[in-house]
Amino acid sequence: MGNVASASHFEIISHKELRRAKKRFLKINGSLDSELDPEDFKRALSLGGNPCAERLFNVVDVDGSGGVSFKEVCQGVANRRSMSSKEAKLHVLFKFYDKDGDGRISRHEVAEAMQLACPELFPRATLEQLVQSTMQMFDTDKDGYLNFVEFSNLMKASGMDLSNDRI
Ligand SMILES: [Ca+2]
Ligand SMILES: [Ca+2]
Repeated sequence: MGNVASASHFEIISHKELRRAKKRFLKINGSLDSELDPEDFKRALSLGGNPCAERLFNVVDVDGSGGVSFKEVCQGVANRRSMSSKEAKLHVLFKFYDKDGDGRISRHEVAEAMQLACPELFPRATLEQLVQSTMQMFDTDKDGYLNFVEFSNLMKASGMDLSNDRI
């Protein structure tokens, strides 16, 4: 055990979790000092064919370097654990939707996220309509984007169960 474990951002995760994360990271990457690329990341989480994998990668890749460091993986684990509040979950979801990371969700981003979530449910035409009515209903300040508050209202209205553990 090096002194990696004593860094402050690891404190919220247990030793057991840290050990597991370390083992997994080492197995895939061979070293704790280099970063996982998106392909390795998908393999690590067994997300091979999952279209959400890339989006998830961007959420975990906090500094946007295009690789996920061991530190970022641990932060991811820690964030999940501390995500007991609905507010925190909403923030993660918001980040998931906000692909370009500009802090607001465009029509295009809404469409993409909906398609990722359930591709088989949304043929093109339906999706367009759905996005349009979603924006009409929830873009309350009519700026063409969903801000965090507007997004939260959408999630609440969509019946998203934020108390479960699935995200
Ligand atoms: Ca955006
Ligand atoms: Ca808006």
